Amino acid sequence: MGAFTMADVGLGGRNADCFDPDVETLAREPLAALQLERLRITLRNAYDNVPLYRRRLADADFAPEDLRTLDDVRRLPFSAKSDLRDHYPFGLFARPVEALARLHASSGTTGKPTVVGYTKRDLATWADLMARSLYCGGARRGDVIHNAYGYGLFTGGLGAHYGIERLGAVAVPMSGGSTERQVALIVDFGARVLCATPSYALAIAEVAEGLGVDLRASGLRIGMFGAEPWSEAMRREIEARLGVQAIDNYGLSEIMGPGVAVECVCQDGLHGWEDHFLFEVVDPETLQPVTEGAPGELVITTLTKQALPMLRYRTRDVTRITTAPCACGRTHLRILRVAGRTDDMLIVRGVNVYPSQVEAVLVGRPGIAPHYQMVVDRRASLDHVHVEVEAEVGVPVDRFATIAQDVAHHIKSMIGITTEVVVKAPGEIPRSQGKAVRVRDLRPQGA
Ligand code: DLL
Repeated sequence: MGAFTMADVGLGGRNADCFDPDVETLAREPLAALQLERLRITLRNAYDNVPLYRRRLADADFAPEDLRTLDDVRRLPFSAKSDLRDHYPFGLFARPVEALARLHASSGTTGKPTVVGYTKRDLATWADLMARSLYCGGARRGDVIHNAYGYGLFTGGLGAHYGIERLGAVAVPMSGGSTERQVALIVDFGARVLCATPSYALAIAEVAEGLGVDLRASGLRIGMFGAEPWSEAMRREIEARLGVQAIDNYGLSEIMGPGVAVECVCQDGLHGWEDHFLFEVVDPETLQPVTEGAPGELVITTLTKQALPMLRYRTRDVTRITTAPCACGRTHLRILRVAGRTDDMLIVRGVNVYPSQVEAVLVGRPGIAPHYQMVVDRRASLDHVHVEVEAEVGVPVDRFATIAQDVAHHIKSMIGITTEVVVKAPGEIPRSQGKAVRVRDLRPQGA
């Protein structure tokens, strides 16, 4: 699975097979002109209606009419999740709450939730972009789409839902949980597309196998997976076990929700929808732009949002960008797989490491199942990482120690960090129903 031919991706350019071909294949020059025009409107909206932005722009000595070229975006102040928290609940909204059509919120691990709001037009844009994203990943009108993203305050469930309807496909609003039932309905309703977090997709595969149901023999062909970091190794594992082409799907509540960037069937980077968002990559230390292709923190400015315009929002997500043409014919830039968040990066004796790098070593290794958790604690002022993995069903307990050694050796040789690996019995690592918890941090707070 995952292979494609040129026949699948069309001839490119005007012949590209897109939901919105005129926009998705727009040449880069008119696309930039459209961005500049929309950035002007956004800046005006933020300046006129959000006191925090007006203050920050004044501090930066920048008035909306000073915007001449797209590069001027670099003179705008950054914004961050803490701004939303500090102005909880509605302080960054550019519209009064009674002018909105919906609120979403994310709980986060500490403190106040971040609240995001949408006007009717914002919701229509979101549905359009999500429909475009689903189409980009291979979904089509008439497909039954099983939506296992959580419904509720999380943007995943409803975000995907309205995109499915906008596409003209058939939504199965399943949400997360009741995994056995999910398996039965995927089969009975003939779902062609599954929307879920990658970790939950794996949990569905596992439960199906336990029930003796071969989902590879079902109608399922496409997985639209996102909302958390995952590795290429995990992609291959899920593709093999579900019999789907697994498409990466990136988004975040502060910017919109799912539908910000998505892979096409080439699976070679995620097209970021530049008619609605301006993407930059900056060095997280200096905050200066990096050269195209170099890794850094993704920064996004919204270009069309009414209720919650975000200027240079620091996502904390680490990635790279390329504007090189894609074989699919879409012209919108590609962000490469998001390896992780700067917040989740561990520094183990001077080596920076993301859980997804450890995942890449674990998945597919003989004797272990693709479920894991990393536990970080501090001893004698040094960080220690335990990697808890799970034995494959049928592996005798007396082999656990040898397997642990083998895994630790591979983590050391491939990532360069020393870890203590603990092999647990099958089923002992908690399964996710949404975003998986990959790191348990036992270090003293504030250390
Ligand atoms: O997770 C929105 C979403 C729902 C995206 C469904 C895709 C599918 P938040 O809960 O605000 O929103 O979390 C956003 O999740 O900043 C990334 O750190 C991470 N993330 C989202 N998609 C991906 C991905 C939704 N494809 C945060 N790869 C983001 C890696 C991802 N990380």
